[in-house]
Amino acid sequence: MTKKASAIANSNIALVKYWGKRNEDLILPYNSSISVTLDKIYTHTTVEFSENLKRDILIINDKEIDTQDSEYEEYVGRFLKKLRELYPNKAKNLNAKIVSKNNFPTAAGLASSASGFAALALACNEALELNLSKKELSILARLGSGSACRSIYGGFVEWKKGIFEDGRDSYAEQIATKEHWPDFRIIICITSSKEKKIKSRAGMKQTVLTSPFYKAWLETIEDDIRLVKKGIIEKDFKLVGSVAELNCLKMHSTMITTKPPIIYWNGATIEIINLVLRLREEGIECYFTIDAGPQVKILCLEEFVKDIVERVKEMDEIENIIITSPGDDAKVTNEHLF
Ligand code: 2P0
Repeated sequence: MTKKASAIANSNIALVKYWGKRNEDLILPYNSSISVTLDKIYTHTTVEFSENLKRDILIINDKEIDTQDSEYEEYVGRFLKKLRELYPNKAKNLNAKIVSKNNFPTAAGLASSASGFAALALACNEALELNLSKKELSILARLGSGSACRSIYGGFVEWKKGIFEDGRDSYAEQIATKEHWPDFRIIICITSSKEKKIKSRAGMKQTVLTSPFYKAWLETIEDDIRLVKKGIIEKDFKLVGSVAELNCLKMHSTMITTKPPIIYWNGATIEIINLVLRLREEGIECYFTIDAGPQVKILCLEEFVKDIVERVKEMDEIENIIITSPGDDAKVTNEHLF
């Protein structure tokens, strides 16, 4: 039996998005991406490997997941298989018990795979005493879910797409710590807590296969990466916000033009987009970004949070508002969940 180990990892939101894989098995992306790690929104995971367990056990938010389920196979089951292939001497003949909790309501419609797999990778590293570097941890998290490789780091993070077929150069690196830009804010506007119909994994695959705009998406991505990185380093909010907003619209253009179309927005999503455009005209500097769902994340600096939140609250269809800042690296904790 291994020691019991626990880790906490924050979620992240992309400023330059990841959408499309060049290798589905190794989760290698067509393009690099940049994200900001979010404080307050995290997954806490405890893991223990043992020869005494008859099978792997996974409990998420107090609910045991059926390991015969296709979703389990596609995500955690696949991750454990990769882990055992990579580290046969440590993990091969041991089954795992994994208990995981998201501190944000599961129904909030926020992605949990990024924080989830970053926490799981770090907890496995600790339990199995793999002694992985941050770079290796990022690669391990990536094998669970692409966006998870960015949640190993706090602050502002780039996932470099890499060029090698085996994925050894596809991992995240920190661009700047959270202390570099402490007044950067992300206001998460929850417009619907219903589960989305098309998961990112299936959606991006279909986009790569069918959207006539996918080629165009890739053509401008390196410019977006360069500009957002420059904006972060120079703390040029206008540059970061404007490029992130356009990048989001470009990604959604590839989604909308997928066959069959993938439209993640609802009416309230569009209402908030229009509100952000109006606020800018009024001199309140803010920008929007939207992931594979209907929630809108408003990017701004601390000085405008109050004004923006007041205006968002006036809207009828908002279920919840969460104000977040750049968060910390994933970390090991002695607080175990079992
Ligand atoms: C991102 N998203 O960069 C983009 C923007 C959604 C839209 O990363 O198949 O859950 O597990 O690698 O990481 C969501 O994709 O997909 C995502 P997999 P993942 O944040």
